[in-house]
Amino acid sequence: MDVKKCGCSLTNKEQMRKKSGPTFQSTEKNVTEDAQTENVMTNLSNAYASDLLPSKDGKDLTNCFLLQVVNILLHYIKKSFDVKSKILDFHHPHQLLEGLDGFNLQLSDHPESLEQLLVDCTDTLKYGVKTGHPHYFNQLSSGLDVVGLAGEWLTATANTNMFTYEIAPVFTVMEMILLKKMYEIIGWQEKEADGIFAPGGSIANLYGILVARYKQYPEIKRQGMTALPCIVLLVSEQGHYSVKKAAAILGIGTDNVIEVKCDERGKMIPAELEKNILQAKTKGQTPFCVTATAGTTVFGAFDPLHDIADICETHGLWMHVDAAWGGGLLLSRNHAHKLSGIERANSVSWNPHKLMGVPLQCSAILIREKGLLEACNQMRAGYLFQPDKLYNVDFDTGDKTIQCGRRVDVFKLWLMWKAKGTRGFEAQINRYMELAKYFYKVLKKKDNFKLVFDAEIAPKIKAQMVEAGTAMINYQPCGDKVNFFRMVFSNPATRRADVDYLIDEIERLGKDL
Ligand code: ABU
Repeated sequence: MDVKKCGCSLTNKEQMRKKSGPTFQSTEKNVTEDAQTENVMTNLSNAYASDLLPSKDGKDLTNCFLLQVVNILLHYIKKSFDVKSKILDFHHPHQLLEGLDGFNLQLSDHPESLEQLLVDCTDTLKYGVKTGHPHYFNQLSSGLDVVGLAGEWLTATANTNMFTYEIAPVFTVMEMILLKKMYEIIGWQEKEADGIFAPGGSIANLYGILVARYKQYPEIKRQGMTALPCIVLLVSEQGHYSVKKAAAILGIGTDNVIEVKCDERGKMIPAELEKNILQAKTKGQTPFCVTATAGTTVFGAFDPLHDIADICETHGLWMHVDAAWGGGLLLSRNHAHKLSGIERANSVSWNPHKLMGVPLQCSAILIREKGLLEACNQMRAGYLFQPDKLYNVDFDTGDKTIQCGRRVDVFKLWLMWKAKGTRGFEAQINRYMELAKYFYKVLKKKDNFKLVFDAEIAPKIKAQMVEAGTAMINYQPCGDKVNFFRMVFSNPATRRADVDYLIDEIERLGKDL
């Protein structure tokens, strides 16, 4: 059934409120073509979730309800890409908690009508942030890829679990194909590599450190930390906070994370790394892992991976590369050199939901040793991982993970790769780099932008920007550079005109401060 036939054309609350009496009128002329659906349509205000499939005769109502949802989403998608629309309609948390113009977030004991659910869907989007908007520069993950979105819809509809081939036959094979592609791009042989999609870069980094420790001390799995010496790990002072979080989770302790000094561009200084390793050994500590960063969160700096790999080899340390942000650059023949040496890493985190623009979430941990992930995490749950199944149980990948249930994050990436090809991703990423260059050039010519290093300016401009809903850009303090804007290019909708707009907007909002 298509949208017109169904007559499911109402797209927002205002239109929905144009209903006459208790019924829900369509704006389409040809709605009478399908009398049965018309009948269903007019009763959404009196229909409930219990009337949808799998209830008997729920098919037409289900069609109608879902097509209405699709209309709401399409309306939102179009607005997201409309540069003239606001990025957000900002409200304070207490306003949302108290309820806004009929949008009540509180839950009741009794079911609400399908019509009310549609209004709630519309309002949820209305008061949210349009992360696909061309002026959204706030996070490392941004943009709204339509094919990726279709992949996410399909994934939600399939609603399966990644732990076994048995219940996710296509998706588990797709995951293997994608992981193989990523190993090849890094420069590893398939037979020496392993991996899994994880719920975000922090968990991927946790995996890297977990496996590093298991490789060195396999007894940890049974005996715990009491069996180990005082182990320490190293990461640059600009590395992601998830490394410390992993140390806390794994019982290593945040005091046992050594922060290595960076140069003025935010890159780890190899001589400092070596010095810290030697100092730790002198103190009786046992370094076991170094996390290098390929694309730091604030400066976007790339640690010198070859130098770090040399030091790791000399001291017998596991080298993990956090390429959550910068991994996408491997797809660009112009920019992949920034990650030169990544092929020497023992493990790599790479988030396609950042530079590659895959809808959240999509993150991989890649390990340069087959079998290690499984040996580290395997518990052999008999009810899931029976060895005597009818198919090759190597495709039951669920025992490699620290989770049991695992969502399908791979399909949207696979579908986007089909849609763009490797070269399409390359073009997209090259464009971000060109925009960054353009942004830099424009700013360099402007004296007034020196002001953003002032302690108060960036938060004040951001506050006004959020209230106006015109653009979003993040800021942070860092060392002696307090509260400067962090410009992120990972939004496929952004053009040079949007960069110009942002600069003008910062100038406009900052003028009277
Ligand atoms: N995983 C770090 C993401 C940070 C950001 O988007 O700003």
